[in-house]
Amino acid sequence: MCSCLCSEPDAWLEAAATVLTVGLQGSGKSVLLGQIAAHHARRTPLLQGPGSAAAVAPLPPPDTMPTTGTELLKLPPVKGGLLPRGLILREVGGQMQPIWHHYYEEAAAVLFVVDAAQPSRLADSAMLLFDLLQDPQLQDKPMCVLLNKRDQPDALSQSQLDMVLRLHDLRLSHPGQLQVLAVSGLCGQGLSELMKWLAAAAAAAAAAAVAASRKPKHR
Ligand SMILES: Nc1nc2c(ncn2[C@@H]2O[C@H](COP(=O)(O)OP(=O)(O)O)[C@@H](O)[C@H]2O)c(=O)[nH]1
Ligand SMILES: [Mg+2]
Repeated sequence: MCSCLCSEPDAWLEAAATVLTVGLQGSGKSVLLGQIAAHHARRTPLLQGPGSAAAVAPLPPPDTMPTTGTELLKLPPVKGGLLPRGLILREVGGQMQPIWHHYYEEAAAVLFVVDAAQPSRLADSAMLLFDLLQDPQLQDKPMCVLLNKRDQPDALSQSQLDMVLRLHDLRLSHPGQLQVLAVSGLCGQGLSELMKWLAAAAAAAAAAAVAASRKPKHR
């Protein structure tokens, strides 16, 4: 059964915000997006069969292949869901970093995924995050840093990650723009908070679109 509320199957796409998902290759972007899609679907009353336990346990993570280009994940609006206008998630592979900027303008918000269990690549992540925050096309757009793979025993602690990625300073220099969540795409840790952040970012994008449409146009 189709869970979309629109009569035209893809009519919702026009009003849906796009969230750009970037981070180094192997940081866990595809697995996280798979979990978001599963979480979104499970909140769909239309998709829940009788006796289904509105699911709290994470679904098994999807098998992923390295994302070599860009992938779109479309989450249509669902009745009673957190995303009344639906959401589009765009993943751009870590190896495509030189062209990430092509997707900044369309993005309403950004997810930046960090592998918390790979200390040797944290300096690279720190530089990429700094660059994202400096980019004029992303100015004031909500950004969420996902400290992923926290299930791994050798994952760094939140305070260690804070120090290496300079998260405290970045939050001070970008007040209200930067959120940080400790997550695990594998175990589902932090997923509820992530869904709430996505819902807030999508709502802010919708409000901004309404405000822009009401602005008088200059000739
Ligand atoms: N332990 C652990 N492994 C993960 C997690 N998320 C992803 N992985 C693994 O990391 C590898 C890369 O994941 P993938 O989502 O393809 O990374 P991407 O290149 O950023 O899209 C895969 O082998 C995943 O199973 C996690 O939260 N915990
Ligand atoms: Mg991928």
